Amino acid sequence: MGDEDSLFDLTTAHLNTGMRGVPVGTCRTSYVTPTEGVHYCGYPIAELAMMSPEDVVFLLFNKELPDIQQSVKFRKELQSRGQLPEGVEEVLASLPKDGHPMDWLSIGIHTLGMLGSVDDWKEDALNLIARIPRLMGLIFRYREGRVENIPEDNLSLPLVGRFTNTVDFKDIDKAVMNRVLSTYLVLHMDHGGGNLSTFTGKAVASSHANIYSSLAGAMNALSGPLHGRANQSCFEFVKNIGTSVPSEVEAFVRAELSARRPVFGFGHAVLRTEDPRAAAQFALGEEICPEDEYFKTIRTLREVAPRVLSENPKIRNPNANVDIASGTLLNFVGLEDAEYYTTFFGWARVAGIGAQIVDERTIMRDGRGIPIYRPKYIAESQSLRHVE
Ligand code: HAX
Repeated sequence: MGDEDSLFDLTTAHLNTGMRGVPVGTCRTSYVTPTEGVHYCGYPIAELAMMSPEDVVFLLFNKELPDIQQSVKFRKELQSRGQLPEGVEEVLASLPKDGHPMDWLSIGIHTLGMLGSVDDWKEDALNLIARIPRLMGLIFRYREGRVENIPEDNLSLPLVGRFTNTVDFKDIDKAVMNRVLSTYLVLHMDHGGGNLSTFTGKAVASSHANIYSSLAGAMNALSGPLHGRANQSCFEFVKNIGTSVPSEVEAFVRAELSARRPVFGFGHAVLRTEDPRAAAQFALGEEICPEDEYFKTIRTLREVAPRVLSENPKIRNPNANVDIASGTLLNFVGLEDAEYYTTFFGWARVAGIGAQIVDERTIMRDGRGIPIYRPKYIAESQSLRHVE
């Protein structure tokens, strides 16, 4: 490259780096800045954090927030799309109960596609968004063997309410669970175009596989421990600390670093301040569970870890990221099994990745869509000679 339109000077040093930072396209739904983190359609996430998932889905698909009438209409539209096709429960009933919930989610999305795709990018994306709360609830019920007396899907409820209604945990405060899940979904819906799951979803869609196959692929990418599964690991990390006494938390953090293990919940590839998504979840936690033992631990961790991590100049952002608090809040509202946490991440991302796929397939290049992805791999001998 190197001409005046160049966005990036590509050299052989960029080979085999996972394409880190190499520009490949444009994104209409979101971007991330070092100071304010992710923005959806121009709005910093801190301004959206307490909005309803339905309104934020509308934003991602329409690039503007709905007014009251649009909001009511869109909720009704989602309700009308929410009914699951026949046959989904039979597939879930056949899955291995010790399979990871992310594998269940991926298969569940494929199943919704096989049984209900209408072969239209936007229709299918919105149908999936409307159906996934029930699918998520059924995944919990079938994986846990709680298949008797599953409540009917109440389509008049908000998206998160349909999940809560389906899992139907006893002795929990459904209103608080709905509040935590609403915030969780909004905070996790989108994160620019270059993260692995989004890239994967768009790459699969570029072959004109339908949106269900594309998003199932995205979920497979998200399931890895270096990507979405970090939020499961983060809560396991918090549980292992076992104290909120500052000196003991500091000793724990130092021991993890000495053992060359990551201090989960801290650091970010782009942000250089605390992630506003962490701040939003801390504010919610202070309201709903200030005395929860794990919440007390992360409150101390948030004070202690940045100071310790700052001692290592290599760590570019020693501050809290989105994963620090989400597991603690989910656990507090009764979602105690951390294995499920990445499925909530996946549920949320279906909206953002879905909207990005619709843009890439139906808007970009004057509606012709992005061509099939075809990056170039250089034969190793050729590459080695080039490096010499
Ligand atoms: N604990 C220990 N080491 C850390 C660290 C942390 N929290 N954050 C960064 N580092 C290390 C990196 O591993 C890297 O070490 P090497 O040079 O030996 O490879 C060095 O500091 C420089 O890293 P960086 O440039 O500051 O950050 P990266 O873009 O490479 O990595 C990560 C960003 C989020 C992956 C990283 O900060 C990390 O591993 N954090 C802990 C795990 C975690 O919380 N993951 C959830 C991420 C949530 C998210 O991003 N959501 O969008």
